[in-house]
Amino acid sequence: MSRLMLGRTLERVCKVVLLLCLIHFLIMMILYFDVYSQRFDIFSRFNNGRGTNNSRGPHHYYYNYSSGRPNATFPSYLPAIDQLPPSARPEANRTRPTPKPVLPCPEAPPGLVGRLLIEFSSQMTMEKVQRENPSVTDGGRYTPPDCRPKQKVAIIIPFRHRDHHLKFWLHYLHPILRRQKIDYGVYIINQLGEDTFNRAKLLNVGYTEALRDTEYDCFIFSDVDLIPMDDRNLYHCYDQPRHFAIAMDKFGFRLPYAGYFGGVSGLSRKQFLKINGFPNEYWGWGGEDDDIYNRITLNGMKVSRPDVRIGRYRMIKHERDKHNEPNPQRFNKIQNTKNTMRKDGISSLTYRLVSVKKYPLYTNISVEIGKPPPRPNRG
Ligand code: UD2
Ligand code: MN
Repeated sequence: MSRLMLGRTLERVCKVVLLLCLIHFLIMMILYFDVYSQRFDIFSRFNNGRGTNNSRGPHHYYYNYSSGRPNATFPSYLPAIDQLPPSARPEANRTRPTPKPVLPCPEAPPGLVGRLLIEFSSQMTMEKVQRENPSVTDGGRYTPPDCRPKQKVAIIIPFRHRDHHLKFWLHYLHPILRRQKIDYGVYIINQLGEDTFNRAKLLNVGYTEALRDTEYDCFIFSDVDLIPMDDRNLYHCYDQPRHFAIAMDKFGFRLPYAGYFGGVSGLSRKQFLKINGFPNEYWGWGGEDDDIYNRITLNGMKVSRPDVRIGRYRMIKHERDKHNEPNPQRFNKIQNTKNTMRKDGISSLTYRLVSVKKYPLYTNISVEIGKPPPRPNRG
């Protein structure tokens, strides 16, 4: 009898031990996948306690441009900040005053990891990306807590109907920029309506609107579908206009031609003004990047580039978007940059700002930029 009881007790003990092992295993798996998804960003997770208060006093005045109802073009999976539970809100909302660091940030940030594994097959949600980046503050702003960066960098992304790409861009870029010790803000310039897309004009709008937010020194213009494969490709400005995306997977990791300036590029405020910004008159796909390259060389500057082993990028595969068909006028137009650049540029920019909305990981600026002028009738 007592042997039977002993047997049962042992059996129960075994079951409990087995159950504990199972729970332990499950917890290990959850932690493993959590760390795996951020394996290049483990250190920044420990820096969470220091919010930087980026309160941008005067920015409220241009919220008034919003036309009554909150903008219907915003994806519904993005809750307004005040609708988020406190745990999901950016840290700026729970800041304590932190002393400003005095030491300048190092030229080669020590936390960089070099080559990165970039893939687009995993399930990505905005909530997940927000959880990964608690130290990014309202509107997609970040300032390193432990050193003083030389430049303030605005990252400008031309945008329409690419929400899926945006999630990946935010997922990869925020941790990279943090490791690079960049003081930055992310601006999505969303073209409203379905008229022909105009990438370069949106970039001009981004430059103007970012400056209304903060005194930026440097502007990095990036396609929403381009992810750097090496974090040593530092997102700040250089002595000469910078071309970052020099070796893309879609071009076999080579520069397609010597004067290529598409994808991701960066200009200081001074460099941008020297070329009168970007052209506003390239409607549809292509040519605007070559026009910008011409502006740079015609104004006595040279494009600077990273090492080809570092300037590698992956582009999320996509079809050509509707209303961004190749622009047939582009070949003629790029022959004429010399004559057009002084009148067409940041000096002639007009647009209608419809709304500015600060989300946890970026600022969305929705604009109406008009449509191409009617083609002259040949008949
Ligand atoms: C190439 C260049 C790009 C630009 C373009 C010609 C690369 C990697 N990039 O891009 O810099 O010179 O050719 O105009 O070679 N977009 C939207 N919604 C749209 C259309 C465009 O958000 O409906 C934005 C988005 O950020 C996109 C960018 O504009 O990444 C460029 O458009 P694309 O990706 O269709 O063109 P692609 O890849 O040929
Ligand atoms: Mn693309």
